[in-house]
Amino acid sequence: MKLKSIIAASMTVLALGAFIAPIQVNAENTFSKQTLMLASNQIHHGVGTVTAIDSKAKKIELKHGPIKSIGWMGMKMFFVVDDAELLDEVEVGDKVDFEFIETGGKRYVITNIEVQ
Ligand SMILES: [Cu+2]
Repeated sequence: MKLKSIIAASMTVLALGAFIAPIQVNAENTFSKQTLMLASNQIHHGVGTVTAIDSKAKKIELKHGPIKSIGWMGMKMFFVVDDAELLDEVEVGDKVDFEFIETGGKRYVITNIEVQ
């Protein structure tokens, strides 16, 4: 009986450990992402038209004009947002001003977007 209690207690500790571990990993991921965002100090400004929105994937497609600060010609491309609520402000067809940063892995994150 006593051994059973010890086993049960051990199982609880193991289960708790498995539960806590992913939270710690997430906390680290969030930290490194913020560090990356701080490291890429430059905010780029662009003007464009919204061509598609995928709120679930936190993505927005824009047909944007030239953006000198990052050496881009005008093009149609996807950006991501960290905060999906930014996408509630816009609709397909809207002309927008937007700001974004480049994070690691050629990931372009919109930090602000406003309908013109
Ligand atoms: Cu582009």
